Amino acid sequence: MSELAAKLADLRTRFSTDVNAAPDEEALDGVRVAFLGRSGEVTGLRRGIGQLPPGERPGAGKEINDVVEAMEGELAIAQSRIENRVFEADLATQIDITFPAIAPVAGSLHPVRNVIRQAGAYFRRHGFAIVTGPEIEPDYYTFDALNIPSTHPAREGFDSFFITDTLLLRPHTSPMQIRTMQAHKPPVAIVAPGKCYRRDAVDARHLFQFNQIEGLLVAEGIHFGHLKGMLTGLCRELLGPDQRVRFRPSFFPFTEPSAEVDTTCPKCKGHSDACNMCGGSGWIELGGAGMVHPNVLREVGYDPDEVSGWAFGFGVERFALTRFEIDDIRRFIDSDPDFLEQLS
Ligand code: FA5
Repeated sequence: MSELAAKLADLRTRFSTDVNAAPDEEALDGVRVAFLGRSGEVTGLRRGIGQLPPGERPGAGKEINDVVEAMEGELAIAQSRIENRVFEADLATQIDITFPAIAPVAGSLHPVRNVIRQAGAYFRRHGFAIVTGPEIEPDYYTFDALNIPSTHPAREGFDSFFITDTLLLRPHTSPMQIRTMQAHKPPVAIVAPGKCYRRDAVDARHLFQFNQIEGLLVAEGIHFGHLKGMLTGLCRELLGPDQRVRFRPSFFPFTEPSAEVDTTCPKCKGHSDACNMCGGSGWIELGGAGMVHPNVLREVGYDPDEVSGWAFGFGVERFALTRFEIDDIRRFIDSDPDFLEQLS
Protein backbone atom coordinates (compact mmCIF):
# COMPACT_ATOMS: atom_id res chain seq x y z
CA MET A 1 0.00 0.00 0.00
CA SER A 2 1.31 3.44 -0.91
CA GLU A 3 1.97 5.98 1.80
CA LEU A 4 -0.99 8.07 0.58
CA ALA A 5 -3.37 5.12 0.63
CA ALA A 6 -2.38 4.30 4.21
CA LYS A 7 -2.96 7.90 5.26
CA LEU A 8 -6.36 7.97 3.55
CA ALA A 9 -7.43 4.69 5.23
CA ASP A 10 -6.45 6.04 8.64
CA LEU A 11 -8.22 9.33 7.95
CA ARG A 12 -11.40 7.51 6.85
CA THR A 13 -11.48 5.44 10.03
CA ARG A 14 -11.06 8.44 12.31
CA PHE A 15 -13.59 10.43 10.30
CA SER A 16 -16.25 7.68 10.60
CA THR A 17 -15.70 7.35 14.34
CA ASP A 18 -16.07 11.12 14.86
CA VAL A 19 -19.11 11.38 12.56
CA ASN A 20 -20.93 8.60 14.40
CA ALA A 21 -20.11 10.12 17.77
CA ALA A 22 -21.37 13.62 16.82
CA PRO A 23 -24.44 14.23 19.01
CA ASP A 24 -25.83 17.25 17.14
CA GLU A 25 -25.49 19.39 14.04
CA GLU A 26 -22.87 21.64 15.59
CA ALA A 27 -20.57 18.74 16.47
CA LEU A 28 -21.07 17.28 13.01
CA ASP A 29 -20.06 20.55 11.43
CA GLY A 30 -16.95 20.55 13.60
CA VAL A 31 -15.99 17.13 12.19
CA ARG A 32 -16.63 18.36 8.65
CA VAL A 33 -14.37 21.41 9.15
CA ALA A 34 -11.64 19.33 10.80
CA PHE A 35 -11.46 16.88 7.91
CA LEU A 36 -12.84 18.61 4.82
CA GLY A 37 -12.57 22.34 5.72
CA ARG A 38 -10.22 24.75 3.99
CA SER A 39 -7.46 24.04 6.52
CA GLY A 40 -8.62 20.49 7.27
CA GLU A 41 -6.73 17.24 7.01
CA VAL A 42 -7.79 16.52 3.42
CA THR A 43 -6.46 19.89 2.27
CA GLY A 44 -3.12 18.93 3.88
CA LEU A 45 -3.06 15.71 1.87
CA ARG A 46 -3.91 17.56 -1.34
CA ARG A 47 -1.01 19.92 -0.75
CA GLY A 48 1.30 16.89 -0.50
CA ILE A 49 0.43 15.91 -4.11
CA GLY A 50 2.83 18.60 -5.35
CA GLN A 51 5.75 16.73 -3.79
CA LEU A 52 5.01 13.51 -5.68
CA PRO A 53 6.69 12.62 -8.96
CA PRO A 54 4.61 14.15 -11.84
CA GLY A 55 3.50 10.69 -13.08
CA GLU A 56 1.84 9.79 -9.76
CA ARG A 57 -0.02 13.07 -9.22
CA PRO A 58 -3.24 12.37 -11.26
CA GLY A 59 -3.69 8.98 -9.59
CA ALA A 60 -3.18 10.48 -6.14
CA GLY A 61 -5.66 13.28 -6.88
CA LYS A 62 -8.29 10.74 -7.94
CA GLU A 63 -7.64 8.60 -4.85
CA ILE A 64 -8.24 11.60 -2.60
CA ASN A 65 -11.36 12.70 -4.52
CA ASP A 66 -12.92 9.23 -4.17
CA VAL A 67 -12.40 9.25 -0.44
CA VAL A 68 -13.79 12.79 -0.14
CA GLU A 69 -16.91 11.74 -2.04
CA ALA A 70 -17.46 8.82 0.34
CA MET A 71 -16.92 11.10 3.35
CA GLU A 72 -19.47 13.62 2.06
CA GLY A 73 -22.02 10.78 1.64
CA GLU A 74 -21.38 9.70 5.21
CA LEU A 75 -21.86 13.28 6.41
CA ALA A 76 -25.23 13.55 4.60
CA ILE A 77 -26.50 10.34 6.22
CA ALA A 78 -25.39 11.52 9.66
CA GLN A 79 -27.02 14.89 9.04
CA SER A 80 -30.44 13.37 8.29
CA ARG A 81 -30.15 11.00 11.26
CA ILE A 82 -29.63 14.01 13.56
CA GLU A 83 -32.52 15.93 11.96
CA ASN A 84 -34.89 12.96 12.47
CA ARG A 85 -33.88 12.64 16.07
CA VAL A 86 -34.66 16.33 16.65
CA PHE A 87 -38.03 15.99 14.85
CA GLU A 88 -39.06 12.98 16.96
CA ALA A 89 -38.06 14.76 20.16
CA ASP A 90 -40.12 17.80 19.11
CA LEU A 91 -43.09 15.59 18.34
CA ALA A 92 -42.94 13.98 21.76
CA THR A 93 -43.24 17.39 23.40
CA GLN A 94 -46.21 18.29 21.17
CA ILE A 95 -48.29 15.13 21.73
CA ASP A 96 -50.13 14.83 25.02
CA ILE A 97 -50.11 11.09 25.57
CA THR A 98 -52.44 11.51 28.58
CA PHE A 99 -55.16 12.99 26.33
CA PRO A 100 -58.24 10.67 26.15
CA ALA A 101 -58.31 8.59 22.95
CA ILE A 102 -60.94 9.38 20.34
CA ALA A 103 -63.58 6.69 20.75
CA PRO A 104 -64.24 4.61 17.64
CA VAL A 105 -67.66 5.15 16.08
CA ALA A 106 -69.89 2.26 17.12
CA GLY A 107 -73.22 1.51 15.52
CA SER A 108 -76.45 1.43 17.49
CA LEU A 109 -79.45 -0.86 17.46
CA HIS A 110 -82.14 0.25 15.04
CA PRO A 111 -85.14 1.68 16.95
CA VAL A 112 -87.44 -0.89 15.34
CA ARG A 113 -85.15 -3.69 16.50
CA ASN A 114 -85.14 -2.10 19.96
CA VAL A 115 -88.93 -2.18 20.17
CA ILE A 116 -88.95 -5.83 19.10
CA ARG A 117 -86.35 -6.70 21.74
CA GLN A 118 -88.12 -4.84 24.54
CA ALA A 119 -91.54 -6.25 23.65
CA GLY A 120 -89.97 -9.72 23.41
CA ALA A 121 -88.36 -9.30 26.85
CA TYR A 122 -91.72 -8.27 28.32
CA PHE A 123 -93.52 -11.33 26.96
CA ARG A 124 -90.67 -13.70 27.84
CA ARG A 125 -90.89 -12.53 31.44
CA HIS A 126 -94.56 -13.51 31.36
CA GLY A 127 -93.82 -17.03 30.15
CA PHE A 128 -94.22 -16.57 26.40
CA ALA A 129 -91.81 -18.17 23.92
CA ILE A 130 -90.42 -16.10 21.04
CA VAL A 131 -90.74 -17.89 17.71
CA THR A 132 -89.93 -16.97 14.12
CA GLY A 133 -91.07 -18.41 10.84
CA PRO A 134 -90.75 -18.15 7.06
CA GLU A 135 -91.32 -14.88 5.21
CA ILE A 136 -92.46 -16.81 2.13
CA GLU A 137 -95.62 -18.73 2.95
CA PRO A 138 -98.11 -20.94 1.11
CA ASP A 139 -101.57 -19.36 0.93
CA TYR A 140 -102.78 -22.18 3.20
CA TYR A 141 -100.99 -20.72 6.25
CA THR A 142 -101.58 -17.12 5.22
CA PHE A 143 -105.29 -17.40 4.48
CA ASP A 144 -107.10 -20.78 4.32
CA ALA A 145 -106.09 -22.08 7.74
CA LEU A 146 -106.91 -18.65 9.19
CA ASN A 147 -110.53 -19.00 8.10
CA ILE A 148 -110.05 -16.89 4.95
CA PRO A 149 -111.11 -19.14 2.04
CA SER A 150 -110.08 -18.18 -1.50
CA THR A 151 -113.48 -16.56 -2.20
CA HIS A 152 -113.31 -14.37 0.92
CA PRO A 153 -113.02 -10.60 0.25
CA ALA A 154 -110.72 -10.25 3.30
CA ARG A 155 -107.88 -11.60 1.13
CA GLU A 156 -107.90 -8.33 -0.74
CA GLY A 157 -107.23 -6.42 2.50
CA PHE A 158 -103.84 -8.11 2.58
CA ASP A 159 -102.69 -6.80 -0.79
CA SER A 160 -99.89 -9.30 -1.25
CA PHE A 161 -96.81 -9.99 -3.35
CA PHE A 162 -97.39 -13.42 -4.92
CA ILE A 163 -94.40 -15.48 -6.02
CA THR A 164 -96.47 -18.27 -7.60
CA ASP A 165 -100.25 -18.83 -7.62
CA THR A 166 -100.06 -20.28 -4.12
CA LEU A 167 -96.83 -18.89 -2.62
CA LEU A 168 -96.53 -15.32 -1.36
CA LEU A 169 -94.47 -12.96 0.79
CA ARG A 170 -96.42 -13.05 4.02
CA PRO A 171 -98.57 -9.93 4.50
CA HIS A 172 -98.90 -10.55 8.25
CA THR A 173 -97.37 -12.69 10.98
CA SER A 174 -100.64 -14.55 11.71
CA PRO A 175 -99.47 -17.70 9.82
CA MET A 176 -97.30 -18.24 12.90
CA GLN A 177 -100.49 -18.93 14.87
CA ILE A 178 -101.19 -21.94 12.66
CA ARG A 179 -97.59 -23.15 12.56
CA THR A 180 -97.33 -22.97 16.37
CA MET A 181 -100.64 -24.69 17.11
CA GLN A 182 -100.04 -27.45 14.56
CA ALA A 183 -96.65 -28.17 16.12
CA HIS A 184 -97.70 -28.06 19.79
CA LYS A 185 -100.61 -29.23 21.90
CA PRO A 186 -102.25 -26.59 24.11
CA PRO A 187 -101.41 -24.67 26.21
CA VAL A 188 -99.37 -22.43 23.89
CA ALA A 189 -98.07 -18.94 24.59
CA ILE A 190 -95.89 -17.33 21.91
CA VAL A 191 -94.93 -14.03 20.36
CA ALA A 192 -93.69 -14.03 16.77
CA PRO A 193 -91.91 -10.91 15.54
CA GLY A 194 -90.97 -10.65 11.88
CA LYS A 195 -91.06 -8.92 8.52
CA CYS A 196 -94.25 -8.60 6.49
CA TYR A 197 -94.82 -7.39 2.95
CA ARG A 198 -97.78 -5.65 1.31
CA ARG A 199 -98.36 -3.90 -2.00
CA ASP A 200 -99.12 -0.69 -0.10
CA ALA A 201 -98.11 2.69 -1.55
CA VAL A 202 -95.40 4.17 0.67
CA ASP A 203 -96.45 7.23 2.67
CA ALA A 204 -96.00 8.67 6.17
CA ARG A 205 -97.70 5.63 7.76
CA HIS A 206 -97.16 2.81 5.24
CA LEU A 207 -94.16 0.83 4.00
CA PHE A 208 -94.23 -2.12 1.61
CA GLN A 209 -91.97 -3.99 4.02
CA PHE A 210 -92.61 -3.58 7.73
CA ASN A 211 -92.52 -5.61 10.95
CA GLN A 212 -95.29 -7.09 13.02
CA ILE A 213 -95.37 -8.82 16.38
CA GLU A 214 -97.90 -11.59 16.61
CA GLY A 215 -99.09 -12.79 20.01
CA LEU A 216 -100.98 -16.00 20.76
CA LEU A 217 -102.18 -17.54 24.01
CA VAL A 218 -104.39 -20.66 23.97
CA ALA A 219 -105.26 -22.67 27.07
CA GLU A 220 -108.25 -23.56 29.19
CA GLY A 221 -110.31 -20.60 30.40
CA ILE A 222 -108.49 -17.82 28.53
CA HIS A 223 -110.62 -14.72 28.02
CA PHE A 224 -110.49 -11.14 26.72
CA GLY A 225 -109.51 -9.77 30.14
CA HIS A 226 -106.18 -11.63 29.94
CA LEU A 227 -105.54 -9.96 26.58
CA LYS A 228 -106.31 -6.51 27.92
CA GLY A 229 -104.06 -7.08 30.93
CA MET A 230 -101.11 -8.23 28.83
CA LEU A 231 -101.43 -5.41 26.29
CA THR A 232 -101.87 -2.74 28.95
CA GLY A 233 -98.70 -4.01 30.62
CA LEU A 234 -96.86 -3.94 27.29
CA CYS A 235 -97.90 -0.34 26.57
CA ARG A 236 -96.99 0.79 30.08
CA GLU A 237 -93.56 -0.81 29.85
CA LEU A 238 -92.72 0.61 26.43
CA LEU A 239 -94.66 3.88 26.35
CA GLY A 240 -95.12 5.06 29.94
CA PRO A 241 -96.72 4.12 33.27
CA ASP A 242 -100.08 5.81 32.69
CA GLN A 243 -100.91 4.16 29.35
CA ARG A 244 -104.38 2.72 28.88
CA VAL A 245 -105.65 0.36 26.20
CA ARG A 246 -109.04 0.33 24.49
CA PHE A 247 -110.66 -2.09 22.07
CA ARG A 248 -112.80 -0.92 19.15
CA PRO A 249 -115.05 -3.55 17.56
CA SER A 250 -113.62 -4.70 14.25
CA PHE A 251 -113.48 -7.71 11.96
CA PHE A 252 -110.83 -10.33 11.28
CA PRO A 253 -111.93 -13.74 9.91
CA PHE A 254 -109.55 -15.54 12.30
CA THR A 255 -110.82 -13.95 15.53
CA GLU A 256 -114.27 -13.63 17.04
CA PRO A 257 -114.94 -11.18 18.54
CA SER A 258 -112.32 -8.97 16.88
CA ALA A 259 -111.04 -5.55 17.79
CA GLU A 260 -108.69 -2.78 16.82
CA VAL A 261 -106.40 -2.01 19.75
CA ASP A 262 -105.66 1.60 20.67
CA THR A 263 -103.47 3.03 23.40
CA THR A 264 -103.55 6.51 24.95
CA CYS A 265 -101.56 9.01 22.90
CA PRO A 266 -98.26 9.15 24.85
CA LYS A 267 -97.62 12.67 23.52
CA CYS A 268 -100.74 14.60 24.55
CA LYS A 269 -102.35 11.98 26.86
CA GLY A 270 -105.65 12.95 25.28
CA HIS A 271 -105.36 16.56 26.44
CA SER A 272 -104.80 18.34 23.12
CA ASP A 273 -107.27 18.77 20.27
CA ALA A 274 -104.38 19.89 18.06
CA CYS A 275 -101.97 17.00 18.79
CA ASN A 276 -100.14 16.05 15.59
CA MET A 277 -99.49 12.54 16.89
CA CYS A 278 -103.08 11.39 17.41
CA GLY A 279 -104.93 14.07 15.42
CA GLY A 280 -106.59 15.21 18.63
CA SER A 281 -108.40 11.89 19.25
CA GLY A 282 -106.20 11.05 22.25
CA TRP A 283 -105.69 7.47 20.99
CA ILE A 284 -103.14 5.71 18.80
CA GLU A 285 -103.99 2.52 16.90
CA LEU A 286 -101.53 -0.31 17.44
CA GLY A 287 -103.02 -3.25 15.53
CA GLY A 288 -105.65 -5.96 15.53
CA ALA A 289 -106.66 -8.52 18.14
CA GLY A 290 -109.40 -10.86 19.22
CA MET A 291 -110.40 -14.28 20.53
CA VAL A 292 -109.10 -17.08 18.28
CA HIS A 293 -111.97 -18.19 16.02
CA PRO A 294 -113.33 -21.73 16.72
CA ASN A 295 -112.78 -22.63 13.04
CA VAL A 296 -109.08 -21.87 13.44
CA LEU A 297 -108.87 -23.98 16.59
CA ARG A 298 -110.58 -26.86 14.78
CA GLU A 299 -108.27 -26.50 11.77
CA VAL A 300 -105.22 -27.16 13.96
CA GLY A 301 -106.87 -30.03 15.82
CA TYR A 302 -107.75 -28.16 19.03
CA ASP A 303 -111.18 -28.57 20.62
CA PRO A 304 -112.90 -25.15 20.99
CA ASP A 305 -115.05 -26.61 23.78
CA GLU A 306 -111.93 -27.36 25.82
CA VAL A 307 -109.60 -24.46 25.09
CA SER A 308 -109.91 -20.83 24.15
CA GLY A 309 -107.35 -18.18 23.31
CA TRP A 310 -106.54 -14.75 22.10
CA ALA A 311 -104.26 -13.39 19.41
CA PHE A 312 -103.01 -9.97 18.41
CA GLY A 313 -100.89 -8.48 15.66
CA PHE A 314 -99.17 -5.09 16.02
CA GLY A 315 -97.20 -3.03 13.55
CA VAL A 316 -93.75 -2.52 15.10
CA GLU A 317 -92.90 0.60 13.05
CA ARG A 318 -96.21 2.20 14.08
CA PHE A 319 -95.41 1.37 17.70
CA ALA A 320 -91.96 2.92 17.29
CA LEU A 321 -93.46 6.04 15.67
CA THR A 322 -95.58 6.51 18.77
CA ARG A 323 -92.82 5.72 21.17
CA PHE A 324 -90.29 8.14 19.67
CA GLU A 325 -92.89 10.74 18.61
CA ILE A 326 -91.89 10.63 14.97
CA ASP A 327 -94.26 11.84 12.29
CA ASP A 328 -93.09 9.83 9.27
CA ILE A 329 -92.51 6.06 9.11
CA ARG A 330 -90.05 6.54 6.20
CA ARG A 331 -87.48 7.98 8.64
CA PHE A 332 -86.86 4.40 9.79
CA ILE A 333 -85.61 3.32 6.37
CA ASP A 334 -83.65 6.46 5.43
CA SER A 335 -80.51 4.95 7.02
CA ASP A 336 -79.54 8.31 8.52
CA PRO A 337 -77.23 7.44 11.46
CA ASP A 338 -77.54 10.93 13.01
CA PHE A 339 -81.30 10.40 13.26
CA LEU A 340 -81.26 6.72 14.26
CA GLU A 341 -78.70 6.97 17.03
CA GLN A 342 -80.86 9.47 18.91
CA LEU A 343 -83.53 6.81 19.41
CA SER A 344 -83.04 3.90 21.77
C1 FA5 B 1 -103.34 -7.85 10.63
O1 FA5 B 1 -102.33 -7.95 9.94
C2 FA5 B 1 -103.79 -9.00 11.49
N1 FA5 B 1 -103.02 -10.18 11.17
C3 FA5 B 1 -103.65 -8.60 12.94
C4 FA5 B 1 -104.30 -9.58 13.88
C5 FA5 B 1 -103.53 -10.57 14.44
C6 FA5 B 1 -105.64 -9.46 14.18
C7 FA5 B 1 -104.13 -11.47 15.32
C8 FA5 B 1 -106.26 -10.35 15.03
C9 FA5 B 1 -105.49 -11.36 15.61
P1 FA5 B 1 -103.80 -5.35 10.02
O2 FA5 B 1 -103.89 -5.54 8.57
O3 FA5 B 1 -104.69 -4.36 10.64
O4 FA5 B 1 -104.02 -6.71 10.79
O5 FA5 B 1 -102.30 -4.99 10.39
C10 FA5 B 1 -101.87 -4.89 11.72
C11 FA5 B 1 -100.94 -3.72 11.90
O6 FA5 B 1 -99.83 -3.84 11.02
C12 FA5 B 1 -101.55 -2.36 11.55
O7 FA5 B 1 -102.31 -1.86 12.60
C13 FA5 B 1 -100.30 -1.55 11.33
O8 FA5 B 1 -99.76 -1.16 12.58
C14 FA5 B 1 -99.35 -2.54 10.70
N2 FA5 B 1 -99.34 -2.36 9.24
C15 FA5 B 1 -100.19 -2.86 8.33
N3 FA5 B 1 -99.86 -2.48 7.08
C16 FA5 B 1 -98.73 -1.72 7.21
C17 FA5 B 1 -97.89 -1.02 6.28
N4 FA5 B 1 -98.08 -1.06 4.96
N5 FA5 B 1 -96.82 -0.33 6.78
C18 FA5 B 1 -96.59 -0.31 8.11
N6 FA5 B 1 -97.36 -0.93 9.03
C19 FA5 B 1 -98.42 -1.64 8.59
